[in-house]
Amino acid sequence: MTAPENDQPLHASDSPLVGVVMGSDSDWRVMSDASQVLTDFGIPHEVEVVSAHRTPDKLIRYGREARGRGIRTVIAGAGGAAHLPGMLASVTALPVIGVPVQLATLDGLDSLLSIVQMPAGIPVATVSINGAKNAGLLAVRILAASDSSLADRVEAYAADLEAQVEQKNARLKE
Ligand code: RP5
Repeated sequence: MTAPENDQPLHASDSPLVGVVMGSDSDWRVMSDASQVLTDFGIPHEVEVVSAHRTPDKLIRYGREARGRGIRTVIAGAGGAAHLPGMLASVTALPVIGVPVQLATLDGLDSLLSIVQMPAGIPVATVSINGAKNAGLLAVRILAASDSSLADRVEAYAADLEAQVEQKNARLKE
């Protein structure tokens, strides 16, 4: 499903408002869903591979600099020992949305538990395993809290979903 048409850019410039980061390029098969949602809603965003374990200095730098660069929300996806979202949340005041990426072993439960069990004080908004689409939508909603025209489009998106369910329902009865 595509987002409702937007006739004007959310931001005057094209500087990114959302950072979509992932532990490996192999996560893109999942994380591209978040990027697609942001594109559909016309949200300028950036995509970057940032590994908690392979590029730890980059992780700290990314987290510390994101807010100053105008990023308003970070979506972070990782699999296995998925420390990226939590570590980012520990070095930025921005909201961090964590996406547990399912790997070939353990059905993604390892990724989920690594991301969701944060210590009190450092929150990560964890979506479902491979739930990158909802991560994108949650980022849109976070931005919409201070942007009423974007909030209108979120409502239109939800109304469209509702209409689709009813269309399918009607088809069942034909
Ligand atoms: C994690 O290790 C990444 O987020 C990825 O999900 C997983 C495997 O990475 P690759 O070995 O495919 O690069 O850090």
